[in-house]
Amino acid sequence: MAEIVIQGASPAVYGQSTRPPRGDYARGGQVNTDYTCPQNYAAYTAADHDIYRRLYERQSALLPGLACDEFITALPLLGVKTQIPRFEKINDRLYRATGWEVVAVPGLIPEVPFFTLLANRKFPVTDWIRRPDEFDYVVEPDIFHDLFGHVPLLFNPVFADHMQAYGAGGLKAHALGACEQLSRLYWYTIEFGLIQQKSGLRAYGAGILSSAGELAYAVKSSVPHRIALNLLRAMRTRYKIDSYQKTYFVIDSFQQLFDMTAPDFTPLYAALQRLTELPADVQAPGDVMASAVMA
Ligand code: HBI
Ligand code: FE
Repeated sequence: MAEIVIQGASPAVYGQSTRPPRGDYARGGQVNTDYTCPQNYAAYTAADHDIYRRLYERQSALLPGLACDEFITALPLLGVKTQIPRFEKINDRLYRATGWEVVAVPGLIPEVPFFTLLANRKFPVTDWIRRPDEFDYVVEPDIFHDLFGHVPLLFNPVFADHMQAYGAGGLKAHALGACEQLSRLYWYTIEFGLIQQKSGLRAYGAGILSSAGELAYAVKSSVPHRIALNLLRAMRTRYKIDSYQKTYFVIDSFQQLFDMTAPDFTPLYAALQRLTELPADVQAPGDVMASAVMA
């Protein structure tokens, strides 16, 4: 994934699309060098709170039978459902649980500041919310995607450790020029990952869990491929940022994800130099297809 370059209003490159970043990165000098900024709670309008309430209400009703157990258990720890939560209230609980805290950022930030925050157990949460006309889809992660999609699993100790390790790995990847490959792994796990649980196939990726349409599609549809997670396979596979995924990768547990990604990736990056990239919608030799979706 190309480095995100944010200089004032110049276009940001995020994934394959370039467009100006949504956030206000100047904020009258309130954005720190690590891209964090205060959550300006007073700036939220009644309409902003109402959009959050409606998104939370709709999405939480869709979760049973589709979201993983750990997510459903932790979701109430976000606190208030009828208005945008105060980050410091979430942090009171989150820091005690796993040493993580959420920090406000104006939107997408460059990869090194992003990885640095994760490596320090700080999850960057965009502090603005989508407009009413973007209710079903917002092109850039907003506060609902980040809070509802990403934060509940940070209460899970194993997943929380994986997220910190991912941040540390991201800084190493940046030094090796391998951010593109590593961002595919992020995409196919932390954003769009599936997990095989006793009760059946479930979603753990934030991009799925925060999407009204993709949640049932990812877990139940017969259209996409579902492949047991293999690091090289995931890091070879291009992805689409503005449509449902054609391929999902499946893990057996968060411990498996943590164990698989713990070793140093340098040999993997070397191996990837000799492997072709794969389109998002193909099956490849060696793919272990995930077991059939249980009814
Ligand atoms: N910035 N705020 C924010 N949130 C993200 O999820 C994010 C980012 N910058 C870069 C990025 N994600 C991806 O390039 C990751 O693969 C690193
Ligand atoms: Fe995300």
